[in-house]
Amino acid sequence: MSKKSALHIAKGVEDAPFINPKWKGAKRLKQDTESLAEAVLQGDITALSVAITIAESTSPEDEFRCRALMNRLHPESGGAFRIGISGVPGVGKSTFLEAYCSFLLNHDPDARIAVLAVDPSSEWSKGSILGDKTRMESIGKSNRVFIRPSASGGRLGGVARSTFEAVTLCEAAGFNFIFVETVGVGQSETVVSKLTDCFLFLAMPGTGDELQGIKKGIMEMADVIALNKCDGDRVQQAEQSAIELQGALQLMTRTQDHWQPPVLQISALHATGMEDMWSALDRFKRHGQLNGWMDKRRSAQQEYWFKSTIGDLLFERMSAKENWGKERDDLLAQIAKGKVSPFEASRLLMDKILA
Ligand SMILES: Nc1nc2c(ncn2[C@@H]2O[C@H](COP(=O)(O)OP(=O)(O)OP(=O)(O)O)[C@@H](O)[C@H]2O)c(=O)[nH]1
Ligand SMILES: [Mg+2]
Repeated sequence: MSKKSALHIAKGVEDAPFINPKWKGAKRLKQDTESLAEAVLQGDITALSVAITIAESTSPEDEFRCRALMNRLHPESGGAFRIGISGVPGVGKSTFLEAYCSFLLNHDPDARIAVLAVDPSSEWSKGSILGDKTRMESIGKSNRVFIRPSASGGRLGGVARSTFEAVTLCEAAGFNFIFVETVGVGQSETVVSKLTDCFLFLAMPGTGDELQGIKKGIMEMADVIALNKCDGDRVQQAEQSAIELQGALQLMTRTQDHWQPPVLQISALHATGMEDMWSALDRFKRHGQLNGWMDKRRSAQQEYWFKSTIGDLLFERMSAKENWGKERDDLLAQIAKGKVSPFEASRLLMDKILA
């Protein structure tokens, strides 16, 4: 082993041990990456877009650049309030973001907002849906707002990981509010819980039966619930739905953080209820900070990414070795024939590798 500890972490891009010096143009690559990192720190939006594209890229060269960038910028991140937004397609997530961000820009002169979209279903379909920038046209014109449509997740760890890196990059660029809109259908809630501090769930006012679905899984995870489209004929129904939901929520005690998720009634289209939303999110943030739950949530996320990346890397590197690749294929064939369970097969392979 070299004199430097194996766990030596590069302080700057020049220090990065992983830009292969034998590469054609390696020196230039280092310089480019260094100046890109500095430009991101200056809040340069073009540099930020380029950096996110690098984080999403699958080319080996970009993977090295990404590592160098993240090593330089990770220590500068962590300063934003990260809010995840989920809800069925068409519930009004993008319309809400447009209305709420306009409110936030007026309400808080220091607010710098990044809006990212993540499509968990694209990990399987590979066809990532573009977050509709058009619906966020007016806020998109502000120089205090950065909108990045749906990430593509070609690299190890998929779209959620690319989005996590995008969050880090946006924070390094000085954004202090980060909204992650989940688009498409899939494991939205799970993804949001791996990326953000606060989970805002949008629903529509409906009958008791319709709301039943919300009551089951989501309520344990949502930090704030908003009934959207509370306008026109739906106003009365909304009142009833909110009472029902709030009632159901009161029967549950969240032991992990002792937070009682509020149920708000809003209309994204008419921009009503935005002040209530601001107080709810602010209250949640202060509650989390005061009791240390926000930090705990972030630590748990870091731990999750650490462990899941180890798992992914192990599998990737093991598969790249010829003999283990064959071993893996044999076991996959046996799994396909139903001769061995996937759990047993994984254990068998691990036992052999680590023997
Ligand atoms: N009446 C009413 N319509 C709304 C409201 N919010 C959104 N809409 C409409 O609902 C439709 C869908 O809105 P979007 O904001 O695109 O919904 P979304 O959740 O982002 O949809 P996906 O990105 O496809 O998941 C649009 O036609 C909006 O104009 C609201 O508060 N009231
Ligand atoms: Mg949308």
